[in-house]
Amino acid sequence: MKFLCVFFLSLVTLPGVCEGLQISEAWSRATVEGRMGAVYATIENTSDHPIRIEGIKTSVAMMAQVHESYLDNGMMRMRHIEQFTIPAGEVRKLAPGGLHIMLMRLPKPLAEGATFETKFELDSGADLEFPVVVGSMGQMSKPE
Ligand SMILES: [Cu+2]
Repeated sequence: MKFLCVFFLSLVTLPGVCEGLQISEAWSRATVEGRMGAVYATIENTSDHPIRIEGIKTSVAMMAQVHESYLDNGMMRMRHIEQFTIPAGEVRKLAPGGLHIMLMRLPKPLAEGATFETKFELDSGADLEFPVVVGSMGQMSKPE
């Protein structure tokens, strides 16, 4: 059995809960041709069990993965987090310079002011869909 929870744009400010997962403040930055994009968001596990995000799909990129940025000898690098699990009752903040969802192989650049859908495939078998708002290229937090 496959469940689908869809959060609508109006729920971005009034976050919805799906299978114990609450997504809020989902945003992205405008990109230029040939570059990767990133999704930032606040993800809270309001349930009493860990929740793993097994897959990520978006309408704007052919591939999406959870990455973590880290400093290595003064160089900013990224690693792919293959098992992204949010422990019970914990919050993971995806933000510039830290955790993010990397959008790879974008058929066309992300335009400022646009909104696109992102879907998490959870280990429970449920899918959770939420809108992501695109800000400017230099955006450092969710666009107003
Ligand atoms: Cu990355």
